[in-house]
Amino acid sequence: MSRLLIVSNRLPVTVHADQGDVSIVPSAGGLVTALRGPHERHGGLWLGWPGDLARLTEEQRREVEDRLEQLGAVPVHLTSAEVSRYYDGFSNGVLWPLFHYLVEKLNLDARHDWESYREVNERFAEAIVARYRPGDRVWIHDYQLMLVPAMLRRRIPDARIGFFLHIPFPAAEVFRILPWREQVLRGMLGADVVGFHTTAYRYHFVYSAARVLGLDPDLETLAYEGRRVRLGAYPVSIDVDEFVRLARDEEVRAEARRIRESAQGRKIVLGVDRLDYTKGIPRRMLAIERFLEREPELRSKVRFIQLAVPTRENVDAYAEFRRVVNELVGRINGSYGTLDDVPIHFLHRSMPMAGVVALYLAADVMMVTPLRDGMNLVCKEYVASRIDDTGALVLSEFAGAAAELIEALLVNPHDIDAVASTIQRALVMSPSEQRVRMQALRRRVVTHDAHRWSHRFLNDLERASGVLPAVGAVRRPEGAPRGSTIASARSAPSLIVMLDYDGTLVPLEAMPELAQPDEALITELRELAARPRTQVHVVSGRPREDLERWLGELPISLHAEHGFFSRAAPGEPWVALREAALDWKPRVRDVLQGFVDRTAGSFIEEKMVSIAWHYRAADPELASQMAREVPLELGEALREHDLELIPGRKVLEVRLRGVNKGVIVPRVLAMMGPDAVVIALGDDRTDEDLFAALPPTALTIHVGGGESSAAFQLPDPASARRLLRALVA
Ligand code: ADQ
Repeated sequence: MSRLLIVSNRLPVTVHADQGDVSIVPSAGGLVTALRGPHERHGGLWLGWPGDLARLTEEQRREVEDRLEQLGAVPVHLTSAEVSRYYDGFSNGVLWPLFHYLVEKLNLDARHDWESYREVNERFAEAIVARYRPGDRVWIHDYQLMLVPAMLRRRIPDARIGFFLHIPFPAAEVFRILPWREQVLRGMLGADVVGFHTTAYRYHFVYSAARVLGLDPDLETLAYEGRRVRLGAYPVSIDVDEFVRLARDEEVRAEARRIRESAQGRKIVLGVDRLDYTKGIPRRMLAIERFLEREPELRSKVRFIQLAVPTRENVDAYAEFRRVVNELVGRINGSYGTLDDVPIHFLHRSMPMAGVVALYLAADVMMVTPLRDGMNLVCKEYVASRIDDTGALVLSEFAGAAAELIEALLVNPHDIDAVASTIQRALVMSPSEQRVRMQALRRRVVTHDAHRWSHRFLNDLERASGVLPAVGAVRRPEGAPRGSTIASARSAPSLIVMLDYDGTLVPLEAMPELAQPDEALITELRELAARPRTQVHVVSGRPREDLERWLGELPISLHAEHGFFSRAAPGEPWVALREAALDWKPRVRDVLQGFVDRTAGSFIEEKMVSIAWHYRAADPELASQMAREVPLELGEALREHDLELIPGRKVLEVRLRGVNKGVIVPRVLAMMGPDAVVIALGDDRTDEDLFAALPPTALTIHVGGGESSAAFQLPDPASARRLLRALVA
């Protein structure tokens, strides 16, 4: 197996310096827990931030680096200013609240934090490059490093890169609030495999990419810049064996007994969370208050324990949040406490895992009620620890885990009454119901553990082939034709240049009328046509009028409506390919008009021998569904009138069968000698007909991403035009 480079914001260990003493301790958190296994098994490296080492002496620093090296850990150092901008400011002040739908918590003016985020992501990419060996697999993690996949792809184009997001990916309507939405999407799309916890997050990602970048929505793979990006749902999990081991451990069990005894016969309801505003702690407290208010006879029979780990204390929103929680707990304990006891035992501290498992064992009811949570591992830890199949789990519908753990008592954490009732329901759940539910939950958690999670992801990464297959294509790694290829075309005895217009010579526009040629393009075409023994043809799907108006003065041949009409030179008449019946048009127009009515932002373009339905500016989700329905509704008309429905880039076009850009090729070739060199450029499906009709010696060039049978590829119209200028120079 090839080496695995894991990349995450934090290393799996944290370095602490305390008055001359340096210690290296395992870091906490769900991500580290889930990745420790693969790191140890695959014998690779783990790159990440080791914590602030600024206060270490030179000697201590060297010692730390040596010990990290032995652990397979590569430190990426950050200054304290970077930690405050990249980590606290952008990652935790912008991405974290937005991706958890807490728009009101967004840090509003984050321009400088964004800059720092970008710089630190570059630093990570460079650190990977420094350690990368050919054949390595790179697995990048989470929202702090979303730009790294593309930054690494730029530096090592053929690297095998995976990216996994540990937090939710929000609905497109929320995601597109982000001013840097485009950069973030492009950053992630640098990977070969992008993984999410649930199919819902993947769905949101796909429609965000469709809306923001105009990609064709597809839930499994996105075609992006000539590569295939595979998308998957891989629900993260825990090391089940470790929790079972702790749950059997005598000391842990003794501690659990002690916790129960101190509750003096009261049932225990437990919460374990980072003290984060996404975890729903205030609402949980309000639900507890509601429960105490409604169930006076149960007040003395229940103890609530809330363990809250301190977290992100440098982010403003968290300091304020801590105050709110403290006040709430104080208020409820003030109202419902007695001289002997208070209802809520609130512990604001971290605890060794053995202590947490003792709590899991002691708890009759586990409350996991985040407002949003990518997955949530606490609920899986609780289930794994309940080796005797007892206990009840109350789980938020808004945790990723709810998609799997359907036998829990699922609850809407925003509905305080519902949560209060569910606490009551969990407390009185019969032992037989507990067993039925817990057994089912345990089966799921045991079979889908952290090993399976990383195994599935890495398997997909192993198999992912990033490059799009190009039928019969001779693709240069960089895609573009070599300088020598251009040079030999330039010195050919005669040259035929066949050019598509939209998307090839000019960028695609929201409205066809806006794609007018700029003056430079007119000059470029004129100079090209003026070359000795050179013929220039523009072969477009556009109507004659557009080509005549925009390019009519030029001494070049124009072919409109995919070659149905041709005009050899300025002032000469347009000649039709053949007679054509047009009696089908009203019927087709009617059907397509129905789609325009149902799909805001789409429109019909009518030409002489074709009608097209454009949906570039429409909602991508609706449009892609409608695009699937068009052939069904048109089926009969197409058959009866011998028509074809041709898909283009965000357009469906109905035309007479057999009319395509390939029809002009025999005529064009006949005009020049057999030794003429042909260069053809096009960007969409309709240009494939042209490429297919050309002799195999032709220099065919696909402009843009996606599949093509062309021999070469250029990224965009600007580079296509550079090539035309190179032919003249
Ligand atoms: P987190 O937001 O950190 O993780 P979670 O998945 O619940 O949330 O993991 C928390 C971890 O911290 C658990 O392993 C838990 O046992 C531990 N923990 C909690 N309280 C503790 C305490 N007082 N002392 C010690 N340990 C404590 C992010 C996402 C999640 C996603 C994970 C993994 O927000 O949605 O599940 O990454 O992908």
